[in-house]
Amino acid sequence: MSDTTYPPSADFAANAHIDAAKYTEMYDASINDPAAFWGEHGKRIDWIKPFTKVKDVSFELGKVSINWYSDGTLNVAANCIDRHLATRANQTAIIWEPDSPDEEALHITYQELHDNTCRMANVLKDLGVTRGDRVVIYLPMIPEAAYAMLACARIGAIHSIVFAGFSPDALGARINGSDAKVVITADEAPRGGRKTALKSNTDAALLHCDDRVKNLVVKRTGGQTTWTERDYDCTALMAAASTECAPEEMGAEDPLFILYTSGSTGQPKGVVHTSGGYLVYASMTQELVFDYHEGDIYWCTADVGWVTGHSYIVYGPLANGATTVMFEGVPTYPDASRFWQVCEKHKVNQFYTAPTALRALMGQGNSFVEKCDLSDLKVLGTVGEPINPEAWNWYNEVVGKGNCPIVDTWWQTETGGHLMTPLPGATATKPGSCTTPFFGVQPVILDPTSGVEIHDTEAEGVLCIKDSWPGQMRTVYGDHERFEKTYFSDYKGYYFTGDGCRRDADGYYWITGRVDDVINVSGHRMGTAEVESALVAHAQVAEAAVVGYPHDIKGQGIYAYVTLMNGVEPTEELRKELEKWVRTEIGPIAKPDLIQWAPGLPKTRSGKIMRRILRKIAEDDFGALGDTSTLAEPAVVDDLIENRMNRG
Ligand code: 6R9
Repeated sequence: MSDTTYPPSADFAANAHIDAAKYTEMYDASINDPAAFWGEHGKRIDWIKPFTKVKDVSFELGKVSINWYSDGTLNVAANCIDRHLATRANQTAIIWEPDSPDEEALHITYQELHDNTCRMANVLKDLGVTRGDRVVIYLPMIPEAAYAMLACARIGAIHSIVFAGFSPDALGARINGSDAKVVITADEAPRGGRKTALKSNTDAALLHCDDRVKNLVVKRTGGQTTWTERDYDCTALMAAASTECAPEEMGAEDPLFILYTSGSTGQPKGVVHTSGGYLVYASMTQELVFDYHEGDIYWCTADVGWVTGHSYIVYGPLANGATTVMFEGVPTYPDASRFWQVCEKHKVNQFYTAPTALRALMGQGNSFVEKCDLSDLKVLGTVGEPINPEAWNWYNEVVGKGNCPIVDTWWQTETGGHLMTPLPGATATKPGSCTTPFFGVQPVILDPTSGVEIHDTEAEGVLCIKDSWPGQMRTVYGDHERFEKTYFSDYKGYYFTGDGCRRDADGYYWITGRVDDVINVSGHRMGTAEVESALVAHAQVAEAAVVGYPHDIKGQGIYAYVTLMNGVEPTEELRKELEKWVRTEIGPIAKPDLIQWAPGLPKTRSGKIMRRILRKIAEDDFGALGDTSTLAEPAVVDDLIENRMNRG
């Protein structure tokens, strides 16, 4: 951890939306009178019927209820498109950069975005989708992904995006979990020069779904696919559809989307975000955190399968009338200069990516960056996991040439938008710290055992948030009780983030990582329980325990301890088979990096697996295992240490 401080330059601060004095003034106002503050900022979007109530929130266990602008009505797609047409019909809304640099980029204007979204909306309507219905989107990073999201928003349907890297099983579970009427997919997804057969994955998923679920297929590559009775050709239907579709008048608290995310136990949760508060929050943070100005070209490298893609590729920037880049490819294809070539080609001003990508690119050497003209860059952002100071410094010096403020944005699927982050013209940054809260956000650090709030400036403990903000998730889809239990029951009266955190003498926040059984692999959240249940579903596996361990590029790697069924021989072949098994059960991102054969797992006498010990062994730090006296069979630990996979 570094304590070097990087204040914004006077030049930058002078032209920024928010400078240090304004930050303090606005932050104080947002805390002293949240209703007045958010009432004012709620006006940044267009309402069909203006709200009169601003905030109606209870964090009380058993009665958790979160409402913002609840009597207002609006349409999210009209806010992201129609309201800009009078002034920016011919401005580029989306720059689409394909996987291969040899294929031409597209510049989609706000008018074209309107027409294509309406076409898609009309196609969905023709398939019988109406207000409140669920639509699963399983698409690569192509413009149709944005059209599909906005088309759902336009007709009041609720989208649930499944990351295109997820397996048929995961897709099927989400189609069934949300009782979706339609799935939107593509024939194939080109990525890094290879193609994923999305359509056949979808066919496999749909084998386990109701026959009435319809499948709308975008022709991305034109590659060969089988065609069944439930399939509809999205490309052809859109071409024939009308470019007009009136936006539905939706309530502020009508759901906009469901997005599944990993928790510490069992099945992923369907995080529900609603319309009004979410859009106010996503658009305000996009503008202020990246200091977006009229005419800027803004690029967030995330995938729309994650929340970052929802809030900071589509909804936030488009609500602001921005030009947003959408990239189909990967940072290392055709080579490690791709990100920087795209920045040069499209004259990107704000660039937002994940620490794992920076670490991977940093390892390839500076020449890939230095050969590109990055002089248009003004602000650099990171998200997804703590950024190590080495990567931060490289980003600052080699990419930003010391001229671009770095915004390390801490937030979650559940929070809808940034909760703690520097504002580039206001906040002096420290490498590795997400610095200070955004407007309206009250972070608190609690003692993990007593649950008591620590008021000293310097503090370390679990991170909770004291009051609501408009972008907060409203419930877990179909299971409000689980919502309350997960986020409001451990620490009464607070929203519990699941993260550990330290506050330094300057009041700056440093996220120390998850305090639950969630690991963060390349910025993607993974419940260790999900990987374990995939492993034990294999016929030859008796038991499995999964933990994270430090990984140079991914942040955390997946370390699995596997106990085989009696009589099964541990072989290299079986190890490969288990890796493949997890890939097909969940997806490539869940593949264990290391699998250790464990004749037994360390358990307490009551049968609880001692994960603390497994984590230590995985970290190659078994000198300090702590108290092992409560173990049922202390000898298993010696075997695990002797055969550990991560040495040094
Ligand atoms: C947006 C997103 C959320 C978890 C979160 C935390 C970690 C995200 C971070 C960060 C340190 C940052 N996280 N941003 N940790 N610094 N700037 O990533 O959402 O996929 O739900 O993950 O990611 O642990 O709790 P999500």
